[in-house]
Amino acid sequence: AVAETLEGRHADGRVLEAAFGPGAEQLLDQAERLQIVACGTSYHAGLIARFWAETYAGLPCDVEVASEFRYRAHAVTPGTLVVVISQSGETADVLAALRESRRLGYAGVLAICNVPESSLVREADLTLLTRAGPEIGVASTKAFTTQLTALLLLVAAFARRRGRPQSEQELVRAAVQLPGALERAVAVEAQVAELAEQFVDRAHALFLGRGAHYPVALEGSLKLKEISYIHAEAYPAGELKHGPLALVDDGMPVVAVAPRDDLLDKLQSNLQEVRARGGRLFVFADDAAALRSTGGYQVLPVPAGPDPISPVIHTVPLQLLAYHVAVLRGTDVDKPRNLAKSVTV
Ligand code: F1P
Repeated sequence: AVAETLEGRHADGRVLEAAFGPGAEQLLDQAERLQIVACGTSYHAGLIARFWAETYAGLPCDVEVASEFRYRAHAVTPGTLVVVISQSGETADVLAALRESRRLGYAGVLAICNVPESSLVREADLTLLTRAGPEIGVASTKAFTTQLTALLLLVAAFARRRGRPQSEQELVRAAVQLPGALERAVAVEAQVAELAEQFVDRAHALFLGRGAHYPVALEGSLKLKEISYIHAEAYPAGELKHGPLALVDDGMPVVAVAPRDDLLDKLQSNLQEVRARGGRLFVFADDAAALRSTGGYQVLPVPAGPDPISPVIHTVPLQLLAYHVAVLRGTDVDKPRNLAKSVTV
């Protein structure tokens, strides 16, 4: 979809409706609220999409792990479209959530999936294929960035439908910049590889982020857990002082995902809390200059581009960090222990 947008064929985002298949117009028009369900990495994509849906389309949005969806009561509101995100389209909890949503009478199911012949694609009403190609490793990486791209364009389509053409244009313009911005993000790899050496002998790590970058922190910590087996947690930066600060000492590396706006207020004081306790602090920031002026921590500049795509771009260095830590620790990055490509039980 981004490629077609780049070619100028569908600058208004109409490519999405073409991609969804029959019945799309009606279901998208009727949607008054989104209920996103997914597991693992795909769930983190959903958390970012919630920010986009509410910010740019004014569309109320809930996000839930698929493994919990069927274990609670639902107050189903009319016009709630279920958006199911899954790389494989075979995750058992995801399929169970889809079927439960039908039983409960939700308005319809839109699938964001990478595998055209999957059970999820067969069972959904509408599908947006991410076309990322096969994931070679078990842990999702490119699936995540393509899911986010699909979700960004989906929100652009909703923004137009909900009378927000400027937001739609902002999202489409940002999406068009994604390929170049991702290439620039990958170029930080050498610096990240150097940084990885400071994690290799650690037992724990902490990731912090705010707003749409909190799910990015969650994804960074999940990747580190999945492929390097280091225990990692992610917290919204403001939650640090409500408990996890007790864990911070000179043995605890702390990664802060800190785009420019976040630096201006609260995050800055949270970072100082970490520093004061001797925690090793690494800040992935898109405005390194602002941080350098205060000093005391290692800054990795991330050229993040316009606001809507900043979470997508900030994900890449964290994926690279997990990768390089795993390589240094000698784990099998493609086939991590205890993890299946699709969890079908
Ligand atoms: C969900 C997921 C992945 C994770 C691993 C296990 O898969 O939790 O995020 O990396 O592969 O499954 P999916 O539903 O997106 O295929």
